[in-house]
Amino acid sequence: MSNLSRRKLITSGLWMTAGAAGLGVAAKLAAKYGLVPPDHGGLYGPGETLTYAAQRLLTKHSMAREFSRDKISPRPFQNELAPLTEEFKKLQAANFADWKVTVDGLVHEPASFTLADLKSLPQRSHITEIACEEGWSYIAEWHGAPLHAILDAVGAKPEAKYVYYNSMEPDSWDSIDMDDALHPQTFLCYGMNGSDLPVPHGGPVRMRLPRQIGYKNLKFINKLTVLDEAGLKKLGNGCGSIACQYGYAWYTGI
Ligand SMILES: Nc1nc2c(c(=O)[nH]1)N[C@H]1C(S)=C(S)[C@@H](COP(=O)(O)O)O[C@H]1N2
Ligand SMILES: [Mo]
Repeated sequence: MSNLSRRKLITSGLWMTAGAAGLGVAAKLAAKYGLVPPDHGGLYGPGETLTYAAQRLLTKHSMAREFSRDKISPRPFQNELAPLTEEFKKLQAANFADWKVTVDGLVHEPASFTLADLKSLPQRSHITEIACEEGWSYIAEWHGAPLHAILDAVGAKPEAKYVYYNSMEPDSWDSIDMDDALHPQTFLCYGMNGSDLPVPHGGPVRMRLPRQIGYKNLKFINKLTVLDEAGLKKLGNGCGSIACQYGYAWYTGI
């Protein structure tokens, strides 16, 4: 049986089980296949597990839709910008020359990347949509260093399972699994529509992962940590992001 039809079979099994015997049983089946997201414990846990498991089985390597240049939105919609900290404003005044993204955790060589370092890695671009959970979306061209190139540079260890990312905005952090971290469209993004990434859109550096919804695309990224399962559980309340502490899903595949 081909890989894909095997995946489809497991997935339809998951959904049928969910219908017949309740979500909890389906979640157990998902656990058997190693498809449990970190926020599975809460009230919505079994449902989150089902979404994550189904998406991972069916779309593990699929690409987010890319658009032609004429589809780029003339007026990209910005999320409301939280007040910037003094530390941020200082870095901004110096054109972000001293902005650093430190990378540590389960890596052979912890490192820190300035904006110039990031720009010296091969630049990649894609024209993709960013969609907010509140219902709006826009299409832009995004430029950046693929996250896999950064993980390569520091030598992520085989036990790596998640990448934690932190924003300079206080209390703003999230994480993704290695499938998303190594996905070719996942960027540490520093440019938009041919220019530097504007601050309201997360400049100088944001996470840009078109396979997940807007709020996973954190702005002002200054730190990455490579983690295993136990490492992730130690963060916050263990569900993998600040967002899921407020009731949003950890995994939001589109
Ligand atoms: N640091 C930080 N990153 C953030 C947010 C935020 O408030 N602070 N909002 C998120 C949400 S909810 C969305 S939908 C997108 C919006 O990106 P945009 O402002 O470029 O449209 O950014 C995400 N990244
Ligand atoms: Mo959003």
